[in-house]
Amino acid sequence: MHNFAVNIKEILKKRHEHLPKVLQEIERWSTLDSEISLLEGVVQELRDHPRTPNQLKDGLRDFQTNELRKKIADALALLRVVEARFSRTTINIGVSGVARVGKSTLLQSISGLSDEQIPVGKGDPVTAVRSRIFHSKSNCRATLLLHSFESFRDLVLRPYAFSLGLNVVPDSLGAFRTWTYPQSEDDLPKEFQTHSNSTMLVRLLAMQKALPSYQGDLSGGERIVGFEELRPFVAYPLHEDEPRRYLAVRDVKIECPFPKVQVESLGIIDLPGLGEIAADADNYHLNGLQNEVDLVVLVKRPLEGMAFWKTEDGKTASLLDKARGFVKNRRDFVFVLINSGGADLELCASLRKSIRMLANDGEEGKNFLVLEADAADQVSVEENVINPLLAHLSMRLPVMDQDVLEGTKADYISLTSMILTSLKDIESVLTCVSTISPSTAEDLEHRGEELRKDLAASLGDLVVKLRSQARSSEETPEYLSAIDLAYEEILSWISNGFGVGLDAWQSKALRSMQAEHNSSPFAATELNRIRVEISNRYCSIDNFFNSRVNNLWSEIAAIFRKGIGELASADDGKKVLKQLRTLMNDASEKCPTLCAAIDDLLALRLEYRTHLHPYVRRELDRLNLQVMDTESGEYKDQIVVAVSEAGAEELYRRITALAEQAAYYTRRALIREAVIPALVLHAAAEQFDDSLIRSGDSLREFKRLARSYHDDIWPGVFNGIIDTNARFAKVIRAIRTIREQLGTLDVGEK
Ligand SMILES: Nc1nc2c(ncn2[C@@H]2O[C@H](COP(=O)(O)OP(=O)(O)OP(=O)(O)O)[C@@H](O)[C@H]2O)c(=O)[nH]1
Ligand SMILES: [Mg+2]
Repeated sequence: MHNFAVNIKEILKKRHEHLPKVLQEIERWSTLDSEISLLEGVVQELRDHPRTPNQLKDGLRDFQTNELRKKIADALALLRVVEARFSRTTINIGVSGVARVGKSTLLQSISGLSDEQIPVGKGDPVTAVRSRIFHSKSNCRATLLLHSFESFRDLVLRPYAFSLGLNVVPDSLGAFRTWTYPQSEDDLPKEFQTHSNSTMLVRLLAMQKALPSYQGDLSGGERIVGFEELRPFVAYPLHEDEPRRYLAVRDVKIECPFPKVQVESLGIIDLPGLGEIAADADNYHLNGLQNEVDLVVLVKRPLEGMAFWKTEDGKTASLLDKARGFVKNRRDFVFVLINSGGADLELCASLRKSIRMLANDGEEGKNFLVLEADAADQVSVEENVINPLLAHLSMRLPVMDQDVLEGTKADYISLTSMILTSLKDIESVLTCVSTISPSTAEDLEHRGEELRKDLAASLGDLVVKLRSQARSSEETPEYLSAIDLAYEEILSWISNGFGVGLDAWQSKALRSMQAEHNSSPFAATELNRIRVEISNRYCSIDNFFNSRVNNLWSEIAAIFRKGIGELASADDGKKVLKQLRTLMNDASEKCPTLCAAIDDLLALRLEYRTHLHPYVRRELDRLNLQVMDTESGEYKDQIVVAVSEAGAEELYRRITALAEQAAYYTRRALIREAVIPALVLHAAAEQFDDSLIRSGDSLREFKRLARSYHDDIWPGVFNGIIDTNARFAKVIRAIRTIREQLGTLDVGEK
């Protein structure tokens, strides 16, 4: 006997080796998707621009990427299926077949589970929900995947309504509860009055009636339940009026220790009867199966009336083709199992014959390999089902995996050629526009140089103006009034009792002094607070500073606007500079030096805290409680008062005086340093002028700018010449990136 347990592990290991490539492919197609959307954007920009020649506009008119992107999304979905298939840690076998053939009985025999977890039964169909069963050493539990009302409506109610010719579905639980459905076949639209629809209507009405029994379960998400509570969630009720909690369940995963080591890496999936009369039952049960099963066993039971290959079996087999996906041979993927347990020998023989004749075209094993076992007997199942299946898988699974890889690849090879065709279409439109002549090139060069000279002259004037402002140590009235405003506010804050009110302040002081038997702790804390407050209040002059910086940006922006015309058209200086920066970065030939100069300029800050606080800090030191005695050189408290009401009043007076003094001296220091803002602005402008005009690459980059944006800077001058234009170049660049990305596709290649 083979060692199948080891074998399965090896198959899985081999399969996992494909995974990195698949992941890489997923990444690549996601990137391609965003690159194609980028291409669409830049093509649109070029097409919509007023100065793009009409010939080009016309050529690009029909370009759109919706279809490509939809196909990429499909390819990604396929790759995700492959990813799921190759990441699984188990080999999964689905067990399918019409109702009552012993599917669940077979699963019981394989897993060692009992009726409690995998219900089987006589009479009516039993299994209502797809169960996935996995070996687990440590867990014994079932995880339900529950419907939300929305998924219940979309996956259950809507297909019923659709099959019955009813166009509207309830949009909430409450609406479903009181929804008026037709009560009999006769109430259905004429062309929907069929017998099977009548059965379906009965089911739908039963679902509505039973709603109170499962509405509480329509919560969406997962729920773990113990085995003892599982049955009502997975099995149909025995009697019509019993609860129907299974309706809220999409899927259940059962974990438990399997009795035999050899099947530990097997997952088994109980598929409820396919081909039943339930709306869209087939799709519902097969949904998501493609990445979930490696092989399906189609069970047949040779009972009277079922002992031949029926049309339904053929239909089921066709449905399973959907789950087979790219696996080439049906024979690799679907096995027929004759469940001979408790069956009549004659009927067995007749079923065998019927399968050979009808399912296998008269030739044993042509389309399906046929197994035979007693599903209720563990030994028979092991010998006649598990062992042959594992032997088959160990040989054929690697082949099936290869089929899947190749199928997926074929899909996106055709997609690749579709994309390339689209790219060629655009390129052929682009090549029809005229190219640049040598004399035009010269003219452009010259214009680039002149542009730089013009900017240099205007920037030079600005620097000179700022320098003279910095030298003239003259305070601007705006600066003075900004300081005075802050000063007035500080004084009124002081005279209003330091933000808390005179009385409150004094009584707080008294309480603190009484508690500490000392005036110093309170005085020290208050002085610290006042110092911070005064400093913070002077920060309000930052508003004035901001406007100075904004002014500088506007002046420089205006200089640019004079030279570059419509290229940057924002309405405020800072925005113009930012726009320019982006344009330089997006240019067909990039201009990093010019970009960096603008970045530096935009990073300019003029702030009280950074630029002025260091100079006025000394004046605020007056607000320390401890001061040095100039004679003795020792530190002492500059205010000490009696611990009493009168002391508190005195403390208030003394601190007020100190605070007013500090505010006054700070104001004086700020006026003294009034020239600092002008110095900072002058330095910034000079630095900008230097790096924009006099850095090594400056001239080269101005020429680049001229080539990239000639039709915006000098509209009408270079009519029809577009191949150096930035928008044009962006399209070319986007195409190039996509081509590079396409060139490296190679999944599945050895
Ligand atoms: N003796 C014997 N009885 C079996 C065997 N297989 C199934 N049965 C019986 O047949 C009935 C149906 O079996 P289930 O396992 O519930 O069938 P199923 O295919 O899961 O049915 P649904 O879940 O309704 O689709 C039960 O009463 C089983 O006990 C078998 O191999 N031997
Ligand atoms: Mg069952």
